[in-house]
Order: sequence, then structure tokens, then C-alpha cells
Amino acid sequence: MDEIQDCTRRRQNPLNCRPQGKAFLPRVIGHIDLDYFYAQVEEVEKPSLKGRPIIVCVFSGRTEDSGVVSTANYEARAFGVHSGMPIAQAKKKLEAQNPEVIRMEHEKYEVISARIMEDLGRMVDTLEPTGIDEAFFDITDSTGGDYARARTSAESIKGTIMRNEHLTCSIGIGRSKVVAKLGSDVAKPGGLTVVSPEATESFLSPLDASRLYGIGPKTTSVLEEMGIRTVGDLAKADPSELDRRFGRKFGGYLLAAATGSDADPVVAGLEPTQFSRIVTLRRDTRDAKEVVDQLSEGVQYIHGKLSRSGKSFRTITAIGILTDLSTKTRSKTFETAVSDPSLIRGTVPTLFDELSRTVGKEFRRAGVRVSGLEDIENQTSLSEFLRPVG
Ligand code: TTP
Ligand code: CA
Repeated sequence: MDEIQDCTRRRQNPLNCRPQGKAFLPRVIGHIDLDYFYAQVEEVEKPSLKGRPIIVCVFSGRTEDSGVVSTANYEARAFGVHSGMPIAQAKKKLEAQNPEVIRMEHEKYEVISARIMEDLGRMVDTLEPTGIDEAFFDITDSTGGDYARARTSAESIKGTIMRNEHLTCSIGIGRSKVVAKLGSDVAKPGGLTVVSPEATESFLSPLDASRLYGIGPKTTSVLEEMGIRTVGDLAKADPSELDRRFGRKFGGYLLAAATGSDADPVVAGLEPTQFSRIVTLRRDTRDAKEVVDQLSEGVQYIHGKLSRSGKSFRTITAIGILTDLSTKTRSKTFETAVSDPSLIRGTVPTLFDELSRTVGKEFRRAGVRVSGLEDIENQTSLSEFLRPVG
């Protein structure tokens, strides 16, 4: 809290504090990244795979092994396998390891990602998803700029994801996006790095400059020419020389990034592309009617979300998470976007009937999702769509 008083006394906003009334709160920014996401999801679904090398692959279909590795677990990475590697090459590296080769199922990871983002959205002040398994968040207000409270919040986020999804993640907390992102990088896998404002310089300075967000191989080689290797070197660089080499905008960013004073705000998530609700059932069951009854409030919630956002939708999905934690879905897609929410109530029971007939296990959790959201004004409602023309 000294930091707040200090900022307040100086009546200025040095190093990323946020004005609040007459005071300044040190910003508390987080970055969360799920560990070896697709492969970890597969481990959760099939725990017997744990400990074995896993590669999740996108098969192009041309020959049996053509395609690339989407991601690999750490057991496979230990043998030099990484995202983007041709499948044949990865298999060769793992020849003696009996690897598990799994076909990527994007839909499955999307469902889990959406659930996690929803949980996260409730636990932070502002959430900015930046990919299927990562997001920036801001918890300045809810923590009052206090980094001890920030640690507790981050631990509780990790606990929630573990409890609900059995997945580990890495989190970094710091006063800027760049610091938060580096924090989650160094915490990988499974860790938490809290970089208080006072510790920012000592955290950043020994790291390789190439690890800063936005610095690629080209920038790294120019920096090396300038004798700059670490973030600490970069923080001490001559600003006009950086401007000359990289232009004012990027030169300015480099200096700000290296001192942890980049002021980029966390911007609330992009336009939603789906609304979903998932509940834990009162008891494990295969009875579709029982599931649908317990989803009634969830469907109500989605109705509300749709009408408040002025969105129509194209697809309704029934989501079942089974007792073995595998996720099964069944969807109905309309030919055109529809805006009548009662269609959800009408369609969900049929989808769960079908789902419960095809899955061999009981449901533990169940949910509904509407996706393919579009602004209503561009759309015809189903009733209009069905009305005879003329
Ligand atoms: P990443 O977060 O880059 O990787 P990761 O979660 O597998 O591993 P890490 O523990 O290092 O965070 O990407 C998230 C998911 O995106 C990843 O699980 C699979 C997918 N992905 C691809 O499909 N192709 C790629 O080239 C990369 C990098 C990721
Ligand atoms: Ca990840």
C-alpha cells in the first residue's frame, strides 16, 4: 500500500498507476495461459494417458501421417516435439516412447475454453481473451491495487479451473501487460508469478530481451547489433537511438516494455460469439428430462443475454460432460440466423434425448450454448423466414 500513498503524495501517475479519486492505485494486470492446452484436455478425458507422451495432431488427409502437431504434452516436448512440427517427424522422435497420437477436435477445446472464460469473467474486473487458452485480466479495483490480495485472487482462479475442469494453468501478475505475460511465461507449467511494482525492475532486467512481447528474431538481431541482450540492457538504451533504429512508435514501445511501464489497458472481451451456461447436476444421470429440468434457469439466462444484446443466433448446442469428464455435444444449426429465444426451449430436449441415447455414460454436468451470433437488424426472424413470400 506504500506505493499508493507514494503515488498520491507525488500527485502524478508514475509507472502505471491508475487514478482513483485523488489517489492512484497501482495497476494489477494478469495474464493466464492454460498449460499444453489441447493435450492436457485429452489427459483429463483419459487419465490413463498421463505420464505418456501425447501429440494432438491436425491430419491433412493426403497420406496417413501428413499434417502437423497442434500441441504436445511436456513428456513429448522432452524429446524435441513442438507445435507445428510435421506428424511424421514427431513420430520419429518418439519412436521408442509409444506416444499417444490424437486427432485434434477443435469443438471440444472450444467448449472447455468458453466455460473457463465464463468462470474467469466472473472472477476478475475486466477480461480480455486473446486466444483459445489465454487472456489478460485487470483486478486493480477488486484488489485495491494490493499485490498480496492479487496473489490470493490468482490462487483462487487457479483453484476454480482445477476444481471445475481439472486443468492446470500459469498466471503472471504485474503492473503492465508485458510484465504479466512474461510472468505467466516463466511460471509455466502450472505456476504463478506475482511481480509487485517494487520488484518489476529486478524481475525484468536479467531476462533475454527476445522474450518481451512483440520482439521477434529481426528486432532481436538489431538489438544484438546495438549490444543489447537483456531487458535490463534495453531499459538503459538511449531512447533517441531506439527511435532512430525502430521508429518512434516501436522505439517508444520497446523502452516502455523494458521498464514495465507500457500502459496498454485491458479491454473487455471482444464481441461475444456465443452464450452458454453449464450446470453441475444434482446427481449423475442419463435421464434427458432430468437434465433439461435442471437447465431451465440456464436457458432463461441465455434468453436474457440474447435479448439484452440484440443478437440472433444460428446454432443451439446441448453439452454433456460425462462422469469420465469427457465432453459430448449435439447441435442444431438453422439455415438462417434466428432471434426467437423460445426455439432454445423447444430444441434443447430433443438434443439431450439424442445425446443420452448415444453416450454410454451418465451426465455429471450439462449445458446449453447458442452460437453463430449476429446482430439482429441484419437478420430475419424465424417467423419472417417461414412466412410465405408475397
Ligand atoms: P499455446 O498456449 O501456444 O500452447 P500450449 O497451451 O499447447 O502449451 P503451453 O503450455 O506452452 O502454453 O497454444 C494453445 C493451443 O493452441 C495449443 O494447446 C494447441 C493450439 N495450437 C495450435 O493448434 N497450433 C500451434 O502452432 C500452436 C502454437 C498452438
Ligand atoms: Ca497455453
